[in-house]
Amino acid sequence: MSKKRALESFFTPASQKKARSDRAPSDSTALTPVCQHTTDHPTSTHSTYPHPVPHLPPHIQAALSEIPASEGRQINDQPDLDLLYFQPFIPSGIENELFRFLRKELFFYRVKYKIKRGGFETDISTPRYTTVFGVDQTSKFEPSASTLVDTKSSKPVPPDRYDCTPRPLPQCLDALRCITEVFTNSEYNFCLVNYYASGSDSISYHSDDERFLGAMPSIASFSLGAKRDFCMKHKPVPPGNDAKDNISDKPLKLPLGSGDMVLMRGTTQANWLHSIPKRSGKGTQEGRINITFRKALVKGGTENYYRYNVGDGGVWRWDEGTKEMKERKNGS
Ligand SMILES: O=C(O)CCC(=O)C(=O)O
Repeated sequence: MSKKRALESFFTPASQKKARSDRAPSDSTALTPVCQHTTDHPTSTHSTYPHPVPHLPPHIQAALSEIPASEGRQINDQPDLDLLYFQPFIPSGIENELFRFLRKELFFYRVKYKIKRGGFETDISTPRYTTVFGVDQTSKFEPSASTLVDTKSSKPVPPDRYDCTPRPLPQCLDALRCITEVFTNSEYNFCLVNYYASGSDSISYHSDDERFLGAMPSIASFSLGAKRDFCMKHKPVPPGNDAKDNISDKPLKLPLGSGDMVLMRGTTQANWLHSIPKRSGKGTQEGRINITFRKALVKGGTENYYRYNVGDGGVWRWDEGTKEMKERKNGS
């Protein structure tokens, strides 16, 4: 499918869309994304939001028609690794406006939780700001009413189905999700957002290999704002396994810049770990937003994502005066 067709598809109201049978630019099976955008309300509101989230300003929305700003580069020269790296995906010029818009308009959390380590309970403070929107594929938000309904029966989901409160994606993130679905040929029902306030914020080595994402998940990961290194290394391979000889000892390092997107797919999550290490020194103290789109299959995924990305603490918002996140009382 041509870029023009993909974008026509994106900007056409869902009610006018026909099923497509041709192929999208990446080389997997074609897909018809369902993207319903209303432009008649300037904000996204929902009973689960601490405050309304403005829609994308029209000029940012219009600039998204230039996506992707460059061809994706395949990185698959090591065992089990399958990446598509867009440098950038979001056109230069608009990506910093998008960064500032999302930092100002979204609400974040600084999640604390306890884990058992060596028989002892340990307190963990997530070293970055997080937020999450979406629900696994057993439920969906009816676009008109914003009500959570069961995907099979279309009946409202009983209040005790989840031990969290799922939230729909606001339009400003859903617009990007829709476009990303077209260009990655995958569906996404979750959006996780990280805000790294400075080089001291980080995410340690992990893989997104939870069973609730399925066997070979596609995860589209966007960077906005400060440049940070994205480090990847293969999971430990048992001695004697031939694959070991072909794996580099040095971690793979992608210097993610504002507007870049990395699509991790295939066997990547099952075999590779990734991280954003802490950084110090000149130029590392600026903020960075990371947005990932994923697809959770079952309710355990929804509960996991809200537990670790919303938690039960206060709401944080960007303060333009002091140029830092501030905890808001009563969602103000
Ligand atoms: O910030 C990034 O680029 C990575 C985020 C990440 O690994 C995650 O949210 O699982």
